[in-house]
Amino acid sequence: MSGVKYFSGGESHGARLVCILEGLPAGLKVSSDFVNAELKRRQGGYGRGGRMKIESDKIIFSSGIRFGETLGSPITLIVENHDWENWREKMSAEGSPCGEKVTNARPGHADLPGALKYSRDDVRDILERSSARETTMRVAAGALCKIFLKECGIEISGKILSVGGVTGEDEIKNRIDVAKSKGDTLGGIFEIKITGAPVGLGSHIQWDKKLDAKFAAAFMSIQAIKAVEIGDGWDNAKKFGSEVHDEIFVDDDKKIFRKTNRAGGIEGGMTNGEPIIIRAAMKPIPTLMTPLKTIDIATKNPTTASKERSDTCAIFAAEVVGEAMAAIVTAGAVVEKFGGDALCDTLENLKNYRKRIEG
Ligand code: EPS
Repeated sequence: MSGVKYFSGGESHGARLVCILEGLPAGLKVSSDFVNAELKRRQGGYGRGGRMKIESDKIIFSSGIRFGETLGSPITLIVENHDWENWREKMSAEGSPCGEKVTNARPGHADLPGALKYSRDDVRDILERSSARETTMRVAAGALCKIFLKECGIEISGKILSVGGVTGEDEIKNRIDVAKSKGDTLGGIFEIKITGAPVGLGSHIQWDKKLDAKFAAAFMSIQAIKAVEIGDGWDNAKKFGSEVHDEIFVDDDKKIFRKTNRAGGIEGGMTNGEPIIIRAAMKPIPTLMTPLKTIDIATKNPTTASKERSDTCAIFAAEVVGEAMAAIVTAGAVVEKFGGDALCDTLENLKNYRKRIEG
C-alpha cells in the first residue's frame, strides 16, 4: 500500500487488536459512530459461530484524531477482545505455558506451514494471528478511508453473488443450514463496486503502480480468498476481443462515455471513469466440526484436525472486509495523485483535475 499505509497487530484471543493507519489528510471529520456501524456489519450475516455472541466490537481512537478531526498524523485504532476474559492464562504474554497444546494441524489453514516455518510446537501460536479476527481492524481502517472517499465523491458498496454454488436468500440459508448440520463449512463469491472514482487513479508505467494489481493483492490477502476478478475477467477469456472491449463514445456535450463495462472500470492499470467492479471467491473455512484427516505435528501420527469453535460460513463478513480493502487501496491512490497533507488541498486538486478531464 503506498499512499495510505495500514499495519495491524493482535491475536484472535489476545487482549486487543490494534492498527495504525497513516496517510489520510488532516482536517477530515470522522466519527466513531460510523466506524462502529461498519464493525457491526462485519460481525453479522448468516452462518457466524458462537464468538460473535461474545464480541461487540467498538472502536477506540487512540491517536491521530482530535476533536473529531484527523491531524494527518498516524491514526491508532484499538478494539478490545471481550473473549480475552476466557483466555487470560492461555494467552498470557508472561509466565509459564498453560492449557493443552494444539498439535493437529487443520488442512487448508495456516497451521502446518506456520508451525514448521516459525518452529512452534503449539499450533495456537500460528492460528491466533492467522484467524480472520484480524479483519476487524481492516474494517475499522477501511471505515475511515470510506469517510475520506465520500468527501471525494467516491462510494463503495458490495453484495454476495453466491454461497456454496447457490444464489437467492432462501437457498443460501438452506445451504448453510445443511453445511452446519453436517459439521461442514461453505465459501462463496462477493462483488465490490466503487463509483465516482476519477479517470486516472493508478498507472500503466510500472507493475507496482497498476491499480488492478493493488486491488488483487489487497483482496487476495483477506483470509480464505482464493481468486480475484476485475470486471468480467474470467468470462472475457472465453470471448473474441470484439465482444469484450468497451467501445468509446462521446455525447453531444463532448463527454466521453461507454455503453458497457466489461473491463470493470480499469484499463492499463488505471481507472477509466466507469464503476470499478471486483469479485472475490472465498474457499470454505478450514475449521470443520466433522474434522478432516491430518497428522499430529509432535508425533507425525495420523489423527483428525483440531476442532476450534468457528463459523459455518463467513462470506457476509468477507464482503464487508472486501469493501474495507477497496477503500484502503482507493484512498491510497487518491492521496498519491492529489496529495494527502490537508484535506482542503486534496479536494481542490481533485476538483481542478476533474475539471480538466471531465470538462
Ligand atoms: C476464526 C474462528 C472463530 C471466528 C473468528 C475467525 O473464532 P473463535 O475461534 O474465537 O470462535 O469467529 O472470527 C472472529 C473472531 C471475527 O471477529 O471475525 C478463525 O479461525 O479464523
